[in-house]
Parts: sequence; C-alpha cells; structure tokens
Amino acid sequence: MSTSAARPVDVVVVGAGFAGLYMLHRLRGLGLSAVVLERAGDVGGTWWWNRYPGARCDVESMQYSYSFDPALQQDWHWSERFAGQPEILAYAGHVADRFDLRRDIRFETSVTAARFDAGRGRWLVETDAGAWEARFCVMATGCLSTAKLPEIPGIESFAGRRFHTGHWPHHPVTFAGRRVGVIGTGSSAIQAIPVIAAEAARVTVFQRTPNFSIPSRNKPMDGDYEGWWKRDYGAHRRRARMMRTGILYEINDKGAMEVDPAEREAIYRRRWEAGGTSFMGAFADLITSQDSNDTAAEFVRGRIREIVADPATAEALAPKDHPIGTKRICVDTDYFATYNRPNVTLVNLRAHPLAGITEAGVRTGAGEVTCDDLVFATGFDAMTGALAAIDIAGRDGLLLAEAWRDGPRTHLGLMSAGFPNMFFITGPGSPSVLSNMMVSIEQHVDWIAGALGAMAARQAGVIEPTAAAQEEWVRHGMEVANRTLYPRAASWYMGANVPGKPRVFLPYIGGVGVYREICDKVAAEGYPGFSLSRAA
Ligand code: NA7
Repeated sequence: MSTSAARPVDVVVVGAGFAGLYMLHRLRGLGLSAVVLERAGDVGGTWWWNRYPGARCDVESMQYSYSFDPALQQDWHWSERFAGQPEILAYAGHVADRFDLRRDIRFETSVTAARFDAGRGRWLVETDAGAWEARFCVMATGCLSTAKLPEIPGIESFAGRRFHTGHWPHHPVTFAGRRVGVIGTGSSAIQAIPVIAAEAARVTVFQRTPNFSIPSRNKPMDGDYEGWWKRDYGAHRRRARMMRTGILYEINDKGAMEVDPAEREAIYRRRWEAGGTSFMGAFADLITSQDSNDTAAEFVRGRIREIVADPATAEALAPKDHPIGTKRICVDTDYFATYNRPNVTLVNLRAHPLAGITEAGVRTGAGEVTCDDLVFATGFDAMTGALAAIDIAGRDGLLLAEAWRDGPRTHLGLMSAGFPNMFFITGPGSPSVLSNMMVSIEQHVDWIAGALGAMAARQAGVIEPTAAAQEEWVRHGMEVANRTLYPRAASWYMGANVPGKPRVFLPYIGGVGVYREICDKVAAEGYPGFSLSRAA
C-alpha cells in the first residue's frame, strides 16, 4: 500500500470496544479528525466476541459503566447486579448511538501493520481494506482479545462442532441433546459450564488446573441500591477511582492473622454470602502474605467440599497449586453445584493427561470420551497478543516484536520508547486487567486527551517516552509485583499460558489509585519522562 493512497486523519484508533468508543468521543471534543478501525462487525470489543452461554461481567453493573457523561449514567438502567453479555453489548450500542460514533468507525477492517515515518511524523496504518495516515495512533486493542486455541495434537481432526468462548458464533447455538466436551476451567468455562449443562445431554469437563470461584449472588437490580448510586454517582465514582482495583467496596484494613480464627471464619463467611470479587477485600494482606492467603484459600476449599457431593470430584476441584487471587478470581452462578448433576463429569487432566483430540472426541489417560461438540474455554494471548498480531514498526524501523522480545517495555503502560505518537489504552505496565476496566479505560483516555491538548498548546508534534523513564517504570513494576504473591502462579498475568511468551508480570499491581496519582503528577508537571518535540 503506497502512502499516496492512504487516507489522512489526525488520529487512527484501533478497536471499537469501550476504550475506542470513548477515545473517539474525546478526540472529537479536541477538534481532531479520527477514524476507528475495528475487525468486528459492530462496537463492543470483548463483549462482541465473548457471547458464550453465561457470559457476564464480574464487576457490578453500577460500576462497570462509563462515568464521563452524567446524563448517560443517570439514564441507563441495568437490570441485574452483574450484567450479562447481551445487556453490556446493548449498552455499548446505546453509547455509540447516543454520541453518534459509528460514522467514524470502519467495521470489518483488520489492521495488519503500522509503520512510523519519522521524516513526515506520520503513522501509516495498513488494513485489509486500505490504508490510513495519521499523526497519532491509539491502540485500543483490548487485553483479552486474541483467543487462544490450545496446542493439543489432533485438534483439527475433530469431526463435530468446535467453539472457542472468546470467538463465539453470532447465530444461536443450542446444545440440547448433545454430548459436549469443555476444555478449560478458567473464568469463561466457570460461567459457561452451568448454562451448557442445563441444556446438554451430557457435559464432560476437562480440567488441567482448578480455579477459585466465589458465588456471584447475582440478582435483579435492587431499586434502593441503584438509587443509592444514582443519587451521588459522581462522589461514588471519585472514591472508586482511588481504590486498589478501581471498584468501590469495603476493604478490611486488618491482616488475616490479626484476628482469631473464629472471627476470620465469620468475616470470610460474610463475604462469601455477599458474593463477588469483594471476597478478596476480607483482609488487607491476602495478596502479600502467604499465611493470610492460606486461610482464605482453605475457606474456599472448605465451601467446595461442602457443595460438591462426590468427595473425589470435590478434591479435584479444590485449587491447591496457587495462592487465591493470584490467578484471576472467578465469580460464578452454581458452578460447583453443577458437578452434582448426573449429566456432568469432571476429568482431571493432572491424573489422566490429555493425549489428544480425535475425530470422535477427546482422548486422555482414562480413555476416550465421545463428544458431539467441543467448547474450548482456553483463554487468550493476554495483554500483548492483539499488539503482536499487528506488524508495528517505530522509529528507524524498530519492530515492536523485537523491542518487546523479553517482555513488554512501556512507560506507565501508555507508550513505548521508539514508538513516537503511539498510545496504548490499558497497555502492559498499567493496572488494566487487575482493575475495573471501565475505570482504567477512562483514566487512560483522559490522560491521552490531556497529553494531546498539552501538545497542541505547546505546538509539539511528537511525544515519546525517554528510555530512562521507561526502564525505571519497568523496574518499578517488577519490584511492586515481587512484593506480592502474584508471580507465584503460572497465570496469564505472567504470560504462562502461551508457549514461548516471556514470563514477566504484565499488569501494574501498585493499585489503581496510586497509579492514577503517578499519571496525574506527570501531566501536571509538564510530562517529565516524555520528550515533546516540534517534529519527528
Ligand atoms: P483463562 O483464565 O486463561 O482459562 C483458560 C483455561 O483453559 C484454563 O483452565 C487453562 O488451564 C485451560 N487450558 C489452556 N490450555 C489448555 C490445554 N492445552 N489443555 C487443557 N487445558 C488448557 O481464560 P478464560 O477465558 O477463562 O478467562 C480469561 C479472562 O477473561 C478472565 O480472567 C476474565 O478476566 C475474563 P491452566 O490453568 O492453564 O492449566
């Protein structure tokens, strides 16, 4: 694609999920021309692709929504405590309509390459439907947007229907009367299995690693609760933004070992009954102290043993190989109880390793299980997968793949040295997946909009982090992570689920509020750690 054929805009935004939508809105407010390039057929990002049965947000709907427009947050009514995927997708569509966003979005357009022309200070962005040329490039590509099929021999030979939870078809899928195999027991599987089991003739779950899951206690939206939020939405949102995860809930300031066992048990029980991820706020030190963490983990294992009738199945479902919370904690509706159904069987792949997939089903050390359908709930190439799928070349032809060979290197998770005028929304090195994504998305979009405004005021054409500031941020990110238990788990936070991916802790664990203060300070002080120059 030659530069001459490329359509000029001020900003190319890649991705029309919640990040891309809000970015476009803010860019218009700055008077900049923008195009959003999106490979899906409509807005919604992760909620457009992840439409598997039971898909639901694990952040309460009153908080998993935009805060930038007071009228929007007053007008929109969520029907449940935790919104399901169809309602969240409808919300994304409503926002696109309300702010007339679709006219600047090119759907079914996959970005293949982005090259920085230093001489002209322009990014050339190539797609399967033509090229664009822009001063700035904003990657709103999502953290969990590159679905990953597992490396299992024979996977292509399966003769039945094959699904991936992160790439679910848009036509209705029924499992009535069918024998379904589910591979994986992460968050997606934990949501999908109870719903599929209620319909299918038989479900066989192939589990490699059990996960901790807390009941959601999902319910129709309580009018009083909605009213409490809406009466003072602005103040509640301000408090949420300063929380560790960007989610407003009560965090106990005591450590788990500071109270006696009976009180500890009572606190866990209250959190378990209340439901949701706020379970991890039961004590202040659950992600930093192994002893404290053990008490929470043992409490949850106790509930699994209580719920699951067959002791061997309960034991196989009880996680013992990682501290609770160091892999994304799951939130479920009837997940463990589903194993009491006569049509559901758990195959423990640690005891009976997966040998391969055949034309008829799944072969393990315990024999072959015949399946009509296979559901792969095997996750994503998280945080860097969508960026790695685009051939990105910065200053002097530096490839992002090369610059990030030993793990992503960013300053504040927002930009990477050598890639001028390219921003990442919720990029690696920012709280991102450890936070309420809506809060982190809005923070990044606002920061980027602020930086673009500051550049215009100073008549600067180019912004780029300095190598020294970036090295310091990467070092700080690792240091903070190593103060926690997170690196002890072979999780996708560590890149552990993708063969050959460097094992580094990808998000920033210092806390959403702390991180916001750092970013705000950088902006207030005129962007130290970034070089702003007139030309490239
Ligand atoms: P996850 O959390 O990455 O879960 C993937 C699951 O698939 C997990 O149980 C894996 O087991 C399993 N898996 C992956 N590869 C294999 C192979 N080869 N054999 C057997 N099992 C395998 O993805 P989700 O989609 O559930 O959730 C991602 C995030 O989306 C979630 O955290 C929420 O934030 C939303 P493993 O643990 O690797 O042994």
